[in-house]
Amino acid sequence: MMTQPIPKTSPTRQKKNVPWFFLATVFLAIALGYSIYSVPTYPVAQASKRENSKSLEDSTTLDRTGGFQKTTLSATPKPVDAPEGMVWIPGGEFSMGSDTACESLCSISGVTQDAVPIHRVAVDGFWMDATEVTNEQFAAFVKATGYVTVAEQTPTAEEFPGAPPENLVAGSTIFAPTVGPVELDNYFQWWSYVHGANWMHPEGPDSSIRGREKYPVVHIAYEDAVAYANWAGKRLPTEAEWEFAARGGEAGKLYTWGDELTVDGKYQANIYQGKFPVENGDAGLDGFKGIAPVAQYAPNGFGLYDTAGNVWEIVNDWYQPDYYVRLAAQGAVSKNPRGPDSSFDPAEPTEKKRVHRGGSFLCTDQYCTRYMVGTRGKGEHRTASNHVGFRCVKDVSDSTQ
Ligand SMILES: [Ca+2]
Ligand SMILES: [Ca+2]
Repeated sequence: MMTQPIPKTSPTRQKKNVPWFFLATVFLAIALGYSIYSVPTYPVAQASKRENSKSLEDSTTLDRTGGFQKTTLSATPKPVDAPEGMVWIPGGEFSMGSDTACESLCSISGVTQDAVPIHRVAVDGFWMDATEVTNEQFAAFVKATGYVTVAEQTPTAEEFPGAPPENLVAGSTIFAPTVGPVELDNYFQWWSYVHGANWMHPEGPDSSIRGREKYPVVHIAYEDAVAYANWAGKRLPTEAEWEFAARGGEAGKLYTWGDELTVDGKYQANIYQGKFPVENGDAGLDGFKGIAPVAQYAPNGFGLYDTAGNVWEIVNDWYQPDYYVRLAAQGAVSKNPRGPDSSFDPAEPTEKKRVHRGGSFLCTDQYCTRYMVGTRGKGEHRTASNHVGFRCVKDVSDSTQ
């Protein structure tokens, strides 16, 4: 596939009453970049590093280099009658975040900038989907409700005043590998905004999800995930719940399965091997070039599949790069933290972003190692792409009613 620069005349959806030229030349780039920051882009990563460093430098008394302590699990008995497809996460207390030693594992620095310091967090027990939400699960929701995702909605002239009508098209962002090797300094080289791309047409209007019932649903914006969760009687996890669950009861491991990327020579998650982002560059040494059906690798200690890799998972927290710094500064165990009250990223202060976790099938040690369990991602909340999905959780009180 030829590289298709993201058309500068395509709309984004996240802002109203913004001059069209501004949207076209700046916002689109930033918004799509943020979706893509889930595969962090070089310019975004650099900008974030610069800004984040400043905010983190302001806190000079904190230990940023380590400090994982033992995970303790709640003694509360596991409730009976597990909801279908969900596993019990017992709750407890753990060390959350990332060690700066992880920086050396990625060719591009900044991976742990927003994931330090390691800080102590306690969460209550909850049920969690064992897998990412699949196409067939999302289809059941749409069939029952008639729900229309953000990517299927045609942007309006009111939303984007001044936009040429031909540019007001529904669509989403798709990874488009380059013909040959490129410098990893411009993500426009490998992402396209594609008219007609949505959860039912994940690679564009000519594609379908037929035969992909067990694949994770993609092209999901935050509000789409929330709508599904509400329908299912569930909710999105907090970032703390997600990381506690992903660690599987272990403490301070680099990955959800341990400290080595492969076990007996075998990959433990669907990520990306080979030259990024080149056409046919993904060697698929983990068994999959591109997205995979859910649950193709061993589950973690709690029975969760694919918390690392396959698709990024939207969590409920707003994104702020120094949130962990502020929690740690409180000097106590943070109980059930729910994230900051609003989104703020100094690098793109006008964008509203939710936290994404776990990395995707596009994460590679050349560009993004955020399949490491303690690291964080982020995405503009109304922008979707073909490597971001979600999973849900359910409180005990909800499952016993
Ligand atoms: Ca793979
Ligand atoms: Ca995942």
